[in-house]
Amino acid sequence: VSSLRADLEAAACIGADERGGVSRFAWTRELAQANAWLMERLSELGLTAELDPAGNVLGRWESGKGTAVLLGSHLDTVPNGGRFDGALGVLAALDVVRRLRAEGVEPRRPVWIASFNDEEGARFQTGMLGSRAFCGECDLEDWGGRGIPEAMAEAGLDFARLAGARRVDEVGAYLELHIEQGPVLERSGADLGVVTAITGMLGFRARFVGEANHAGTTPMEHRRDALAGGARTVLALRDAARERGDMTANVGVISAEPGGFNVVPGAAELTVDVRSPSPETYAALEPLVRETLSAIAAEEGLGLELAETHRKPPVALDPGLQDALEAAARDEGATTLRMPSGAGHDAMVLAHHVPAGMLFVPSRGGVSHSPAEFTSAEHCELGARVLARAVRALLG
Ligand code: HGY
Ligand code: MN
Ligand code: MN
Repeated sequence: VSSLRADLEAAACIGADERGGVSRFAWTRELAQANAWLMERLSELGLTAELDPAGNVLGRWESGKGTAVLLGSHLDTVPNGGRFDGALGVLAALDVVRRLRAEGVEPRRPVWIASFNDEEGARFQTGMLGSRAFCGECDLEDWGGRGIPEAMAEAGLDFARLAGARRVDEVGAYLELHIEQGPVLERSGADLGVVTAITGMLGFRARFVGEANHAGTTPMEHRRDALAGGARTVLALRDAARERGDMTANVGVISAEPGGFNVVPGAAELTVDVRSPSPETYAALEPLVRETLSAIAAEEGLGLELAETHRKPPVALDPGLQDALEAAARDEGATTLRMPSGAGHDAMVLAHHVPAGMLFVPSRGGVSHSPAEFTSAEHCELGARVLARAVRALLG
């Protein structure tokens, strides 16, 4: 059993849930346990391990001079997530350092490992809080009002000190290995994906307000059913996305109040996640969501509150790093496919500050954000070896 395989199995046990998946959310005991486990592995490898003010785990191999080559991903998950999303990139980074150590390499510049906090944003529908803080993108006003300061305090962190997590200025290049999370790579037959660009993501929380009333006595034409607004939203956004073709739309959380089988829903809350890799379509997403939901609210006689939860524009990854990853794969005897990413990643934050590159391994059946997520050990190890080659090239 290789170290990477063993690490993947060990990490999957932390936060393993009753439904066969992994649930590790930002500022919880489960993620703290995973972070502590990671910090031990980093220390074993002789790296300086620390938890930064944003809850990122940072491992630093301070060697040589100049800016660091940073390898990273995340250990937090979606609810009932898989064992590879995020974890693979962090554990592959460990594997790369382990290889360099075994080879007796003395890097000419620092090599850092980051496990970014709250990439998924599962608790507060934020996403990439850790990498954004690392890059100095702390929109404190935006993050302050939704329970994040309280959650941080419970984990022994101080919201007011988030800005202290900024270290991107000491970084010269960022590389992230990740599972594809879609079907494209597996279907193509190529071993690895070299990511060209990452899709833009936009999120909202919507609340329709109608009138709670008796389910049996209120005539159908007199109801102001808030959940009907929610249901119409699901289908209207799905149809708009299908029609437009270069976007996706998802309502992943929905609830009705007060929640009784014989009560007309007086309020309904839902999340909206819309994405597009095309800058033009991305720019059209906000008006599309606002107009669609306003029209539904007007037609159903409902009030509407719409709050933006996250905004991450599409981004192209560094052409030089794409070439470097492709060359590393070739030298390792692996075939590659250049492809965009339909999932969001910490790399999309880093890419606005430093050259960033991403390498994908195939996801069996294209399944992710599910306990069924699977990538073979052979593919994981191949990805780590190619990542190691790319790092060696960056170290000169
Ligand atoms: O939602 C996403 O695309 C990512 O997995 N954070
Ligand atoms: Mn994910
Ligand atoms: Mn991920």
